[in-house]
Amino acid sequence: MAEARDVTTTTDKSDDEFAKFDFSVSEIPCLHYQSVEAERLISCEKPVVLRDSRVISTAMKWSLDYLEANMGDSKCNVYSSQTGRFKYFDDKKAQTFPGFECPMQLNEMTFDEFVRKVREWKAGDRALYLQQALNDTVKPSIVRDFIGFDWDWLNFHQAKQKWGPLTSNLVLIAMGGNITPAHYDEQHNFFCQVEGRKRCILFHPDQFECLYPHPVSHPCDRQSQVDFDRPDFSRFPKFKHVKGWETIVHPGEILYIPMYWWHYIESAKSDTTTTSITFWYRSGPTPQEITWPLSVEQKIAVTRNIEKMLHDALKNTEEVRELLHMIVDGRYPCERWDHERPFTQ
Ligand code: ROQ
Ligand code: ZN
Repeated sequence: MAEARDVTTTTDKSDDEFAKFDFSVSEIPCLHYQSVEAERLISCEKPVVLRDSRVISTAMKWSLDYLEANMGDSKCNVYSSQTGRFKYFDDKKAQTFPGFECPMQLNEMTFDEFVRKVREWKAGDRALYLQQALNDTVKPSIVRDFIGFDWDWLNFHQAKQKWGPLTSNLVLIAMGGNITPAHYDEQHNFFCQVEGRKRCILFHPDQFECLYPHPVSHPCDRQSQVDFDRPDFSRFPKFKHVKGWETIVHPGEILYIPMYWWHYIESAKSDTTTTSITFWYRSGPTPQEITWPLSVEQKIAVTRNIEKMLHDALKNTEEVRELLHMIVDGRYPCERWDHERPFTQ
């Protein structure tokens, strides 16, 4: 087993740093980034915190001051939210989905403007969260830092896991207490912590039924409908039994978030801001040999395709619901066809 990190036992467990929940959680292992066990966990698509790596050591100086001087003058995506919860939604689906209210607002501003707003922020103001892809508008110093990442290590894992291309690096600058509600992504992520602490709760893809994702056609596709602070157990009874994996990531650590693993991420309340960088990789090609029964991950992919197909055909979420009921109700009894066996044997 990994040695417990001193940091987690002292400051992090102070009572009001993070929200309290009733569901059961285990600790995500935190291991040396070159350890055999860490490699094994990545290989079998299990989450792990990697410590002591220098993968993004050149970004460890990315304080707000440094970024302000070097991010350039182009506009950044800054979300704002009255509640401090930043629930992602698809802008295109939001345009047409009946009755949808945007859970957060997108404002474009320069990095300077963002830093000024953070410094002038006072209680009662909307919380802010910068989520900006690293692109070619940054100044040469940032480009040098980026080139200085440990691409040998990153590329080695991309090849070893047979992942597809690196699609983007997002710089995430949250205010203390900001929450990204539970959702899953369709990519693998090396989630690198630069500044401040984030509490990350992950759930295995097999917790799908306990987390009640929105329909695929909904703007909040891939997001849980459950409000973790005030769960509505009459609508979401299985949420009581959800089992999670938890860690607090510290500067210099990397959390591997496997594709389809749910994650809820919360910045420590006493940190003014927290900074992270994501490395998102597409999944590789589907394997030549498929074996049955399918894995949960494969079943989620199938489910998503069925929902998409039905929505493409019917163009109406309510009609998709009715059709799915029509297919299943009274036709697929739970007795597992035992009564039919004598007939077929
Ligand atoms: C996330 C981020 C969560 C935005 C991801 C966060 O969902 O996949 O990296 O707030 O750090
Ligand atoms: Zn995510």
